[in-house]
Amino acid sequence: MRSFFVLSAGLCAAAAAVSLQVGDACDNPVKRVEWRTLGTENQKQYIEAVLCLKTKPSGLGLNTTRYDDFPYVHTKLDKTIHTVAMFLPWHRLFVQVYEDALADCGYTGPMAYWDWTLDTADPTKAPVWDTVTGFGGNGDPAIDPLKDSSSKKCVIDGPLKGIQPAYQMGGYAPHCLARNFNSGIAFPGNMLADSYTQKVVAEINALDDYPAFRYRLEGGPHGAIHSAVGGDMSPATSPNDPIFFLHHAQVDRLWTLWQQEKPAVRNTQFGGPKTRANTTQATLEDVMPYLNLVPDIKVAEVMTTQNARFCYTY
Ligand SMILES: *[C@@H]1O[C@H](CO)[C@@H](O)[C@H](O)[C@H]1NC(C)=O
Ligand SMILES: *[C@@H]1O[C@H](CO)[C@@H](O)[C@H](O)[C@H]1NC(C)=O
Ligand SMILES: [Cu+2]
Repeated sequence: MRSFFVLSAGLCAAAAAVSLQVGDACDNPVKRVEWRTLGTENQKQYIEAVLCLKTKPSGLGLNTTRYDDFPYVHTKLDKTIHTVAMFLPWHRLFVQVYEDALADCGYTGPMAYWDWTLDTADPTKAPVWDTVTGFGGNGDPAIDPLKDSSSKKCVIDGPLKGIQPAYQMGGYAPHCLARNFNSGIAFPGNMLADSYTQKVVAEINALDDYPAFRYRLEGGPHGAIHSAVGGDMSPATSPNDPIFFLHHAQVDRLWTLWQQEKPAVRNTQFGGPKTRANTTQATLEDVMPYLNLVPDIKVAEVMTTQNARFCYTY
């Protein structure tokens, strides 16, 4: 296996993050790009910026790094932001904050997404797993999960080799980044590819109301990718694996494309369970918590990707 380019701290020179001022219009939205069409220079710079996050102090006053702020917040809010209406808007802003953090670490290209529908023939061969231009592949192939379920399959190649995410579900617990490609019954099997084909995505896209769309997208393709990649991508600490953000950019892309088919209706269409108890309906006035990662914000303010807060398209 080839090793990745050597990184130096100098690459982390803070680049001025271009952030919109409230009130600015979004005249020239940045087009987000599928990972495989990002180009090798941007791919390299993106991953350098990811590693740079591991050298930056926490923005939350924690004793861990900027990299770890994301799994920290996501885990603390797990039951508030998943299997509820705000799943899509909450993750839309979460990905944007990460994109801003990458920009602070010198990344100048567009945010990238992973369109997994392009890889269902063999998800293990998706370009995102490339050991030179991607995020490295499956965890240690020497560990057989059927025989040795106690050992973690640490990522042992590519640029993320050796990285130590700081948090697990129980709290502070530095550990190797693990992946465990699987189909639930085999390793790697087909990595649940049947759950995220173009056909499945088309069926979800054909749903005409937000609650049904969110429910199927979250429980179907979204959940399948988390499960199939396994390792750190399975528990609520999943932002430990940088692939999380390309996956969630794709989820956001599918929502955005769905909205853009009927913007007059869908840019304000929202609803479904406000909490897991499902006793109250969510509304656009609901305030989404971010635990100081970014100020809390109303759902209404993140319903489009071209406004005072966001300026991108797909
Ligand atoms: C960081 O804080 C945690 C508690 O959140 C503590 O357990 C850990 O020892 C601290 N680590 C360092 C390197 O100080
Ligand atoms: C929430 O409850 C309503 C009515 O009680 C039900 O129709 C709906 O399917 C529930 N939604 C979810 C996501 O469980
Ligand atoms: Cu999440």
